[in-house]
Amino acid sequence: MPSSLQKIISQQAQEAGFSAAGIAAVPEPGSPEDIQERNRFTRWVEEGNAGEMEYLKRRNEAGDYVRSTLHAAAPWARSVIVCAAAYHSNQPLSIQPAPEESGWIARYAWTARVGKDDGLVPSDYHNVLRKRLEKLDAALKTHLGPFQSRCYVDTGPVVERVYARYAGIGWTGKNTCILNQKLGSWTFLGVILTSLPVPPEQRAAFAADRCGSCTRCLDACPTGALTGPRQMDASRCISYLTIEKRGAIPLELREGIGRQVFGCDICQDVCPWNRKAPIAADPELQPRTELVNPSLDWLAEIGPEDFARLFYGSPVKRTKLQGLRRNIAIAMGNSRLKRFLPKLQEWSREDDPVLAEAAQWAMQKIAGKDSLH
Ligand code: B12
Ligand code: SF4
Ligand code: SF4
Repeated sequence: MPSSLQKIISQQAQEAGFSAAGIAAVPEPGSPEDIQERNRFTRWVEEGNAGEMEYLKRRNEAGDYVRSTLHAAAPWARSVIVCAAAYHSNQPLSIQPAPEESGWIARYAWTARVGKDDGLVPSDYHNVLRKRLEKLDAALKTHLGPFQSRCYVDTGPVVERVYARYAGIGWTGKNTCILNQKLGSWTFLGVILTSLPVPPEQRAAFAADRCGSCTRCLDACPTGALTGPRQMDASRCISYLTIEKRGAIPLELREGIGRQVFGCDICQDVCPWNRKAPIAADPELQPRTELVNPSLDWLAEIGPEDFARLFYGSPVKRTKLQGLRRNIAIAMGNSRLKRFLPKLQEWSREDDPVLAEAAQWAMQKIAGKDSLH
């Protein structure tokens, strides 16, 4: 084992295209850390915070939640390499003044890679990071010799932010995001589970918690999803409601969704640690400016062919066209603008009951006393 495992990983990760990286040991089964993380995840799911995200509730034969501990899903893993890729861009924030007829697509979903003719081609961080992790994995095997490994971005049986904290990438902000002192929280995470042991003297130091007495994210969340510092009821989070939730969005949460049509950036936009976050020069994570403050009229006219062209290879495809339309209808209702009534009328007659009901709700909102021109 070389003298500085962290250093080798950090150098190789940089060469593979990451902004920060580290390795964390998997806590021994039954150790205080293992029990704490198991309990934290189990409680979180059992209190109903995962909403309808069934993949988070998967159990193994012993009845443990697969994601609650790596001993449940990957007992061979001794360590987790965590890599972060920065994606901040020189574009407005969702909390800044914007045209009244505009919607908001979360910053993470704007990304594109620079194509052959300098044009931008939609990119999805899952694919971008996975390829880099595979490159890093191969480079580390050249340097360190063979070891067992698995690369994951989101889909692995692992709570990535737990290991990001253990690997010293950042601290857990009160908005539950991993905050790095230099990069802020505009980072994607990817992990490599490995069979490499990490001797105690080579373990990363925890990043100091720099939230202090700040509560901006908790105060700004429009749907009350941040139920306390570092505690989220995901079933109330706009990101969940607009991306993961199928069917009708609960009535009491619709107004809080405001103009967000895909994801939400509010609790990160208000964070002081994001003010100085560097702009990422990453050629695979450049912003598509047509998706910044997009007009709801434009989004509403997107048909199946345009949807495929605009969002093939982009995270936005996850919500599917009908899901996006449901979200647009709600944002139109929240705008109170009468100009959206013709489109909403059209949608209210659609066969899709979820879209038709969302459009009827929006029309009622606009017909309310405080509706605008
Ligand atoms: C499910 C999921 C969601 C759900 C639930 C989010 C949540 N907070 O749980 C929804 C759809 C709402 C969501 C939203 C978003 N997500 Co998401 N999501 C995931 C996913 C797939 C699993 C998360 C999970 O297991 N949640 C369960 C809870 C228990 O885990 P957690 O909140 O991640 O874990 C922390 C808390 O438990 C906390 N904690 C709780 N109590 C306490 C107490 C103390 C004392 C301490 C210290 C810590 C602590 O410690 C954990 C580690 O930090 C991960 C990828 C992965 N495999 O991990 C991405 C991931 C977390 N998401 C990510 C992103 C980018 C987003 C959005 C910004 C997207 C957007 N703009 O709309 C928002 C951010 C919302 C927010 N404030 O978190 C990134 C986060 C990157 C970062 N720098 O933090 C991840 C890591 C994906 C990735 N590969 O990059 N997401
Ligand atoms: S992403 Fe939006 S809805 Fe979710 S916790 Fe943050 S501010 Fe609240
Ligand atoms: S807004 Fe404040 S409390 Fe929330 S994560 Fe940022 S520094 Fe921490």
